[in-house]
Order: sequence, then C-alpha cells, then structure tokens
Amino acid sequence: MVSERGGDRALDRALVFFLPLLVLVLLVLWPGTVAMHRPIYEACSTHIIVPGKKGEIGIPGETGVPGKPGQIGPLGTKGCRGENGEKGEVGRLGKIGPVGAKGDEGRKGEQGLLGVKGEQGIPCDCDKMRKVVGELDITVEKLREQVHFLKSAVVGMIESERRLYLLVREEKRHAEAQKHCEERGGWLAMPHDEVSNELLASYVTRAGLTRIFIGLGDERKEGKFSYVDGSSLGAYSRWRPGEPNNLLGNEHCVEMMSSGGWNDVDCSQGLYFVCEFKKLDTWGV
Ligand SMILES: [Ca+2]
Ligand SMILES: [Ca+2]
Repeated sequence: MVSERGGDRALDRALVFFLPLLVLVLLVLWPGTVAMHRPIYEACSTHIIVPGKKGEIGIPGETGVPGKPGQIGPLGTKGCRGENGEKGEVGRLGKIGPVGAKGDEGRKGEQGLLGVKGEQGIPCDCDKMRKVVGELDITVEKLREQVHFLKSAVVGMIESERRLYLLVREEKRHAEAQKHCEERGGWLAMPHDEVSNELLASYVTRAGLTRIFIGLGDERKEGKFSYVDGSSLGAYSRWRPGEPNNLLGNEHCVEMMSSGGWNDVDCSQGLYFVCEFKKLDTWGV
C-alpha cells in the first residue's frame, strides 16, 4: 500500500513539471504550422511586400558579339574629273574608202604598127547557121506577140513606140493622180504630139469613158501651161474651141475628152486618169 501511494505522487510531480512545458512547446510551434498550410493566394492578398534596399553596382559584363552590317548609304556626289590618260598606240589601218569618181579620159595614144597578116580562115557552114538564126527570129516574134497580148488583154495597157500607157479607173484629184503615177515609176500622160494624143483618145473611147486627166496645167503661172515633168507646152496643143477659159478663175488642170480635145478644169475634182511609162531598152518587144 505504501509503494502505490509513492508511485502516484511521482506521477503527479511529473505531470506538474512536464504539462506546462508541453503547452509552451505547442504555443511556440502553432503559428509556424498554420503558416505552412496557408494557401499562397491568401498570403499574397494579406501580406504587404516591402522592397529591400538597392543592391550594389554589378561588375561589367563581357564584350558582346559584333553587330549586323548597316544599310547601304545614299549615292555620293560625282567625283572630280580625272587627269587625262596617256596617249594610246597607233590604231589599226582603217577600211578602204569608196571608189572615187572616174578620171578624165586620157589622150588617144599613137597608132601601133601594122600587124602580121593572119592565116586563111575555115569555110563557114552558113546554111546551118542561117537556119538557127531563122528559128530564133520566129521564137522572138512569138514572144513579142505574147507580151503584147499580156499588156493589152490582161494588164489593159496600150503602147506606142516609146511609151506604155495605163488607164487607172480611180477618181482622184489631179495632184493625187500624178502622185499615183509617180509611185509606179511614171507620170500622168503627156501627149506631146498628134500621134500620142490620138492614141490616148482612142484608149479612152474604147474604155467607154468621156474624159480623163492628163499631165498638163497652169498652176504655177496662170495661162502658162506646162507638163507635169516640168517641160513647157510646145507647139502642139489640142484645145477645144473656147478653151482654155480659166472659168471662175479656178481652172488650172487639163482634161482630155474622148474626142482628143483638151479643156482646162478645176484641179480638185475627181477624174479617172492615164499614167504613161517610158519604155526601157529591154522592153522593146
Ligand atoms: Ca488657169
Ligand atoms: Ca475650161
């Protein structure tokens, strides 16, 4: 019995000693435990963050890598004229120039000595040669007829001994008619004599026309008629009775009637016309 009472007393003394100590420990640890389990948003919303003091200047950093190349600058101003270069070497030989004009004919030389008499010739087989020449003459004559047919029937041209004539069935003013003929290497028809005038008149009549322009006029000087090639009207003319009358002071070009008679008319009216062409030597067929 005595020992049980002693144990109880020891337990009481231990509780008296350790219990306050335990309470003290819990009080110390309680705020920290609460803070550890508090949500982060709660801490941010309820705590004021006060910045600390400015730190000291840091140490300088290392040198950076080289930067990118800059953009191309604006065009600079023109530089001063350079000094003259040194004289070059002699150039290559130039091209040969055009052939110069033909020189004057020299004086006739003295007559040479008489030559040695030649040997006797071989007798010619003339009959055979004459036959060949005769056949060629026939061929040429056939060609002549064919060309004549082409000119008259196909192209519609007529011809005199030295001229070709072509009727143009297009109404044109006198100047335009002349230009039309010129562009084809000819002129408006210029009858200088009765033969050519009658040829043209018959040409107009056969074509069923009554009048055409011819290459004659007094545009340069009133009353002074000249042909379109610049030559003056000569002794021959075929003016109709009462013509040229320069009606209303405005008739400076000439038409030919189908009868062959001439009349001065207004140059600005449109008429059919006849071009004439000079025969070339090779056209003499
Ligand atoms: Ca006139
Ligand atoms: Ca007239």
